[in-house]
Amino acid sequence: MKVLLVHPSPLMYSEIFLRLEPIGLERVASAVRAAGHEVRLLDLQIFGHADYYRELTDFAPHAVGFSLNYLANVPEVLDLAKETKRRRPGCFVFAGGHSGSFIAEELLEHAAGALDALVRGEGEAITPRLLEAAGDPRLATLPGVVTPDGAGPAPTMLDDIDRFPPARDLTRRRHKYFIGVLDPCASAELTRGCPWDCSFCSAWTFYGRSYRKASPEAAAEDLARIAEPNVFIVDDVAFIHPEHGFAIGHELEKRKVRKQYYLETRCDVLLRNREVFEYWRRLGLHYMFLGLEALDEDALRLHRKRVTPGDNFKALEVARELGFTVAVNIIADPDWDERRFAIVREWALSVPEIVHLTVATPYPGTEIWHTEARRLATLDYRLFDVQHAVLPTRLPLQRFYEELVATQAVINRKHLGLTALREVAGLAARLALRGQTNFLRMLWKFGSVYNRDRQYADHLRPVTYQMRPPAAVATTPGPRDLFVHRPTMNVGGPKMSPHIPRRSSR
Ligand code: B12
Ligand code: SF4
Repeated sequence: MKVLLVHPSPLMYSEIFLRLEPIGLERVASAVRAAGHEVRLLDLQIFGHADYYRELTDFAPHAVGFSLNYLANVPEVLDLAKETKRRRPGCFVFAGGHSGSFIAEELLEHAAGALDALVRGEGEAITPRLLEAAGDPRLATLPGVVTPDGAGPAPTMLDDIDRFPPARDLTRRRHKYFIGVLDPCASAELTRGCPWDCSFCSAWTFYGRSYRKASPEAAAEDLARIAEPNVFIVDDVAFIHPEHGFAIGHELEKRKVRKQYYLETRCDVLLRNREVFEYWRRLGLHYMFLGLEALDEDALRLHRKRVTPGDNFKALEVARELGFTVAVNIIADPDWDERRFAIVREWALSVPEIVHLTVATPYPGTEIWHTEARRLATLDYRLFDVQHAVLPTRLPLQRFYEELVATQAVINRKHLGLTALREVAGLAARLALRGQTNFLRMLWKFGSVYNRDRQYADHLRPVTYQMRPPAAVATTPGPRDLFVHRPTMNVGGPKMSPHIPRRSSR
C-alpha cells in the first residue's frame, strides 16, 4: 500500500522560537514501512497545502494518516481530510496522536465520513494492523481504533520503545528544523511517559502514568545516526532515573558521539539528580527547559506540581552553577490583573533565564478539563494553543492580551533585543554563512507573531467546528477515567504517594 503521513501546520508559538521534526509520526512511519508499505511523510510545518495536494496527485496514496497532537490543528486536519476524500474518494483517511486520542468520537462526527478511523494512543503497533484491516469490518475491533461503526478495546502499549527508530530519512528539508540557536536541530526520544500527575497536563493521562525507557544502546545508536549537530530530547521529564542517563552517556562516549543537546525536566529532578545533568553538560548539554509554572505556593498546589517555590528557585541556582542556559515557563491565569502581570515582569527581568508565558488552558484529557469551574469562553479549537485565553478573563480581553504581549515583549527584549543581538550577531552570521537562517529570522519575527490585535482578532473569526464542552460530572474524575493507555499495574488513585515517582514499568 502507498501511505502518506502528514503533520499539520505550526501553531503560533512555534512560528517564532522553534520548528521541530515530527518524531512521533516518524516512528509510526518506521513501523508502517517495516510492515512492507511504501511510505511518504509530509510536514506542513515546512510545506504548504498546495504541496500536500500535489503529493496527493503525484504519489496517489491508498491511505493518508494525519497527526493530531495539537488541539489547535483540529480544523485544519478536518478540512484536509474532507478535501482528500473529495479528490480521492477511495483513499483510506485516518488520524492519530495525542489530542486526537482524547476526542476521537467528536472528531469522527465533525469529519462526517471524511475520516475512516481514529487511532487512540501510540501508533507504532496498531497502524500496520489498521492498514491491513482498512475497508473491513474488523477495523472497529482493533485496540485503540475508533470508527464511525464502533470502537475497539482500549489501546495496547508498545512493549519496547526501541522497536521502531524514527524514520528521519523520510522528512524533507531537514535544515528547517531548529530551536533557538540550535539551528539545525533534530529530535530524539530517550524515555516515554511521565509518573507525575499535574492537574493541567495530559502527558500522564495519555500514557496511563507509565514510564518507559529506551535501552542505553538503542538510544545511543539512534543519536549516533543523527546527522544534525544539535538534538532536542522530547522526553517529558529528562533523567528521572539518573542511572539511565549515565548509561546512555557512556554509550555515547564509546561511540564518540558529540552533539549539543536541549532537554526538558522538572526542578526537583534537577535538584535530586544534579550529577547526571553535570555529566551531560560535559557531553554537550547546554540548554534546558524547566517547567516552573508558578512563582507562588498556592498556584503550584493548584497545578499539583508537587514542588515548592523554594525548590524551583534552588533548581535555577543549580542550573546557573552548572552553566546551563535555561528557559522556564510561567502559566498566566486569565484571572490575572495588571498587578499580577507586573509581578511576573519584574521577576522575569531580575533573573537571567529565558521566561516563557503560556495561558492556562483546560485541555480534554486533563483533570482541569473536568474540574475547572469557569465556563469556557470559546469552543474554537484554534484558540486552544496556550497562547490564547479560552477562559473568561478578569481584564477585558483586549486589555488581557495587551498585558500578556507587553510582558512577553519585555522578556523578549531581554534576550532578543539590540543589546542581546550584538552578543549573538557573530553566531547568527556564522549560521547564515552555512545557509542556516532559522535563528536569524526568529530574531525579528516577534512583533508580527505576538501582537495584541492579532490575538484578539483570532477570537472574532467564524467558527466552523465547535468543541464538545466537558460533560458536567458529579465527582472529580479519577486517573482511570482520564487514561488513554490503561496501565497493567496499579497506579494512581488516592492511595499512591506521587511524591516519589513510580519506578519504570519495564
Ligand atoms: C516534543 C513536544 C513538543 C515539540 C513538538 C515537536 C513536533 N514537531 O511535534 C515542541 C517543543 C515544538 C512542542 C510545542 C508545543 N507543544 Co508540545 N509537546 C511535546 C511533548 C513533550 C512530546 C511529544 C513527542 O514528540 N513525543 C514523542 C512521540 C514519539 O510521541 P507522539 O508525538 O505523541 O506520537 C505518538 C502518538 O501520539 C501517536 N501518533 C502521533 N501522530 C500520529 C499520527 C497517526 C496517523 C497515528 C496513527 C498515530 C500518531 O503515535 C506516536 C508514536 O507512538 C508532548 C507531551 C507528550 N508526552 O506527548 C507535548 C504536547 C503534545 N505539547 C503540548 C503543547 C500545548 C504544545 C504547544 C501548543 C505549546 C507549548 N508551550 O508547548 C506548542 C505548539 C506546537 C506546534 N504544533 O506548533 C501539549 C498538547 C496539548 C494539546 N492537547 O493540544 C502536550 C501534550 C504537552 C502537555 N503536557 O500539555 N511540543
Ligand atoms: S511533570 Fe510535566 S509532563 Fe509530568 S504531569 Fe507534570 S507537567 Fe506533565
